[in-house]
Amino acid sequence: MYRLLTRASLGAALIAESLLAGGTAHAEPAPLVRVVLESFVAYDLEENGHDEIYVEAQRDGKSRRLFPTTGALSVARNDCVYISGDGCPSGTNYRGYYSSIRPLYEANGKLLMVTLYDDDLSGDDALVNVPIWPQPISENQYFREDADINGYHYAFNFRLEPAY
Ligand SMILES: [Ca+2]
Ligand SMILES: [Ca+2]
Repeated sequence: MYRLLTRASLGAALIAESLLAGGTAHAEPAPLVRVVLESFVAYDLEENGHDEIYVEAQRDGKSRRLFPTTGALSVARNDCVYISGDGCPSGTNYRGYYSSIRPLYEANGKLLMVTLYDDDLSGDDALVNVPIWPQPISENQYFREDADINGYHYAFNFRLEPAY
């Protein structure tokens, strides 16, 4: 359902270069990861008119907010909400200059669920669930989910950054 992309060869080359130059690059993988939301696109909505979106990460039954910092963001069909990373696909309605919370987690291999929700009065809908099992990393890992199911269609992009 999702693709995991790494830039292993580039990362290894950069680390080797930094060590030769006496830089501060870490040779060991990071014990922590930071969850960084990049963007999402509402190609087709769950409801008519607008969905009210928020994104959370959950581990061990504890939820932590990524976006927005409070409440939910109302989106229309074809809106692309951009926070960081690659830009929006052509043909989408760019909505930028948003920020997100970037929580830290132990890279201990335990399940971490990153979920895009639609806020509803009668129980929120989990539109896109991306389960990940973070391991220690030395370079960014990218997660690209395209969920075209149950009458709605969202693209959802985030990354893990190594943190020390
Ligand atoms: Ca709904
Ligand atoms: Ca709703």
